[in-house]
Amino acid sequence: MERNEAFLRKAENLAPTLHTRTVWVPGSGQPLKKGDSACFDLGEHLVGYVTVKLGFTGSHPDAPAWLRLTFAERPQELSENVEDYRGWISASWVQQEQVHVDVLPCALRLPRRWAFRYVQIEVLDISGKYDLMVEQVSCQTVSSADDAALAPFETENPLLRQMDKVACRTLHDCMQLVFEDGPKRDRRLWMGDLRLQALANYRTYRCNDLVKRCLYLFAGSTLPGGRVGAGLFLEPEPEVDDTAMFDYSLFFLPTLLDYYEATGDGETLRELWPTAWRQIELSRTTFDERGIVRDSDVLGWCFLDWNLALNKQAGAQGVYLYALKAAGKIAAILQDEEKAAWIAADYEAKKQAAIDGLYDGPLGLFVSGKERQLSWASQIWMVLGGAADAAVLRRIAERPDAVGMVTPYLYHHYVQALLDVGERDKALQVLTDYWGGMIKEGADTFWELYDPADPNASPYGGTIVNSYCHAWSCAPAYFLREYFPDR
Ligand code: RAM
Repeated sequence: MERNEAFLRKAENLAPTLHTRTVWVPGSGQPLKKGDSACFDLGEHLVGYVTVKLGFTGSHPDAPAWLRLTFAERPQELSENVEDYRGWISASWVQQEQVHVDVLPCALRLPRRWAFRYVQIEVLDISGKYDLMVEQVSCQTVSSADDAALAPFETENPLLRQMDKVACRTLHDCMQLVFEDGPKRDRRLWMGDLRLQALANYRTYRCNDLVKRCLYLFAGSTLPGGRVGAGLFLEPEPEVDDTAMFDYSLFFLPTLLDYYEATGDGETLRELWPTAWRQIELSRTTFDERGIVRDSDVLGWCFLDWNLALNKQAGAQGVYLYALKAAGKIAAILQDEEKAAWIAADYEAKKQAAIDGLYDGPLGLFVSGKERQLSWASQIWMVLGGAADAAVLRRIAERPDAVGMVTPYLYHHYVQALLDVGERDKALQVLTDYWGGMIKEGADTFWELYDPADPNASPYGGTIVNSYCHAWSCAPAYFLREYFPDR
């Protein structure tokens, strides 16, 4: 790993203040015996530290109360059983804690930060001589988003108002010491998530120094060769995750450009340009002699979406073009003429290579990989990269055999692609159908994954580890404010 101490110091100096608020609900008044449980609804999605006031009825407690507390973002999580989970990411993400309470009455403050709306308290065992009383459940919330700073969004349309509200809450709860992906899981900075969060942040909480901090963190702790990692841990020391993704490294470029466009902070743009440019240099080995991204076996991990069936070749080519467009704009702003000329030539070459090598004329669609796979992701990223127009988005919609989208992350890019080709009405319809679909399912915050055709989908092998407040899904707060302020 490589460290740039000056960049990390800058990031440290930009650490935000966390705003707090206390939310509480009274106890149920029900005495709890062995095997009993009580569930509390805090009324809204919260991120913070929980205190449970406990008392008893009956004799003086002569044995500890042994409790299990389960925290859930959606009520469904309470009926899922952690012992049944057999997936590939750790079950330690499941929000559960067991405690022994020796002294009653007490205020039990749990040390871990939780993301939840519902709390279930189960009595695993207790003496027969007394019953447990839950007197109050409270949460001291934390977020670096300042509610008082939230820019208003006015609309007469109740669904759009609700979508914006839920999106802002999603973003708010993910804004901690960095832009976290999700406060339940993974609770860390990821480049792909940061890019979308930053876009929504500029139009809502405007905590622009938090974006700057995240950019300096990524530039301050890189993988060998100066590659920007896909994700970054904050504690005990900022350190890049050893996971690299083709698309996430390249997203440093548009994220930096968006930051500059939102703030006019030329000093940061200039200082971080070498890090950004390095991502373009490092991606060169990915292309074959025709100028096409090599297939998945060589490409390595390129994210695009959590659909595990997706071939990434064509999508990655689109991502490269997209990042190169951002590089071109930065080079022009910084009057870096030599690089600007190289970028313009490479952009045309890689775009032509995409059309020659990945576009299937008779189908009128881009195909990906040895199997010539048809997918939504390929068309979307070719549009965003500037190699395709509205036609591919219309044609792919007529192909039920195409590999589909499963995350709000890819849907965000679909909406952007529709807007880029002037399909405003369709973009709004996708926003309201897809994010409105989560609202209909009772979402207080938007989810990491949502496949309307399969609400129980999880790439991790079980919904119990899915995150239901995931900032890459805060798209409505960005799109509604940026493109539909009049609706
Ligand atoms: C998920 C994370 C994050 C995403 C990565 C690729 O596990 O929660 O949102 O960026 O995958």
